[in-house]
Amino acid sequence: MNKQLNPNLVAAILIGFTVLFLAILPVRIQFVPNDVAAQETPIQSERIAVAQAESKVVEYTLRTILGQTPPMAFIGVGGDIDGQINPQLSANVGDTVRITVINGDPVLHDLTIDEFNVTTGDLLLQDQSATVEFIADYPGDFVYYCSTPGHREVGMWGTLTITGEASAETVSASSPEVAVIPTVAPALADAVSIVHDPADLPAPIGDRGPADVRVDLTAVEVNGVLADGTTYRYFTFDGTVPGPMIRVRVGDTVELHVHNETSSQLQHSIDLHAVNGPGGGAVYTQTNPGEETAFTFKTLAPGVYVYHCATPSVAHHIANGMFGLIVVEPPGGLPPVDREFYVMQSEVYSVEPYGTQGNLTFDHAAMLDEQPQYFVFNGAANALTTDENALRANVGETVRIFFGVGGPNFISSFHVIGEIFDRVYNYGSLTTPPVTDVQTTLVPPGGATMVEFKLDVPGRYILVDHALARAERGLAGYLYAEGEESPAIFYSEGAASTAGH
Ligand SMILES: [Cu+2]
Repeated sequence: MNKQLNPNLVAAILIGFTVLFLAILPVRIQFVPNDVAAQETPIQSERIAVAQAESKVVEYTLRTILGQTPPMAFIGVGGDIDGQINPQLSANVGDTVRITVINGDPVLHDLTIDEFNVTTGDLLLQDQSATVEFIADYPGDFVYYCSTPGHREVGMWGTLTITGEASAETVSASSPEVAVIPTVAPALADAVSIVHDPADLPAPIGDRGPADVRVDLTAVEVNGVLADGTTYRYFTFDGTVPGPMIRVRVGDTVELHVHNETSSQLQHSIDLHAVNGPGGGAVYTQTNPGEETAFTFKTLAPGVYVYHCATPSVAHHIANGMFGLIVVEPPGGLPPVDREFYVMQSEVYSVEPYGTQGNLTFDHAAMLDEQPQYFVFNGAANALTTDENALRANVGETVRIFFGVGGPNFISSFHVIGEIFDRVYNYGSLTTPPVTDVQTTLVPPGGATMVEFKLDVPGRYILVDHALARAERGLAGYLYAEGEESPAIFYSEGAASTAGH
């Protein structure tokens, strides 16, 4: 059934439209003088205007901040986010997002958002700033973070939420799969040896009373030689891996200073396992590039202890070489021996496979997965097998090795091929009687031992982790013993071969 339109209602509607049209006419002519455009309906025009109003520039300013909770973060500057740690940022689809990052400290940072393929690039100097700008062309929650290894993991990240609908174009155009061909940078010509000579350690303390001792260590980031034709960016104490051996007596008062080279890109610090106090000193020694910190501690217990950098990512700083030993001798000192050596084991996590020539890059994901490419004594592949750095002693001498594991992740099954440890000071304890006549001893990351043995027969002995696959990833050292043969102990009529070991 058809309804009859009320003539009065039709007239009212027509009048209403006419009034409306007349009311908006001057405005439309003013903005759109083109006749064709002027014929657009008011409804279409309104939709376009709304769309333009929604698409705007959204600006945020963030500053990096250290030493709060979390220990590394971004803090909002100005606007609604002022003072907020890792503030929630938001925008609408179609907006232009502009984020300015100010470096609040002289430490390497950046701001990266993977999905939009944006990064500020390296910010190294205090107050240095950079801005990223991109179109928020599809919705979702996206993480902004600092890509310096470990910084995101300790809290340097937040969320950018983009709301709205993605256009069909954006959806189909997003995330193209591009095959990335890895390239290796050439080995660096300025790379130096970072290998700590295993015979370079302080003299025994001997029989002295407690004293005040000052120790200065300098954090140095350096391009080092990892293997022949292969270089790597190391973090070190005093330029070597391990750092210097510190040797004191129980009851000593140690004033420890940490310097950080001006050329460093990162903070560094120290945690000594010989310390009784929070962080082993790390709470007082987070040291910016170009600065110095210090604290004082009293040695309460004898032992062989590890020290290491404790700046996030701690595991990264350890993997890159920041560890060493501090030996706290008991009253009266250690029993005398003929030779002492200082050896530490660690892992290197490179993007490139073991044996790659060139300048290798640290792989944070591989470190988290505990998949190193290299295992090393004293910092470099096969470092202690070279004539320059091999251990040397004479037949008939007693040898002591202070052996520690920096790690950061792997336990060592420390063994000297061809020798039996006469004494193992298990866990580095110097107050427990040593275990005697031991083939292989376990040393955990952040742990140490002291082993002693007498050389009875001349020849080449090989230091290994008896998880022997690691020998094929650079983990071996030689101990040469010179002197008279002892046929009563070791004898053959056949010719000696170096094959097998
Ligand atoms: Cu460090």
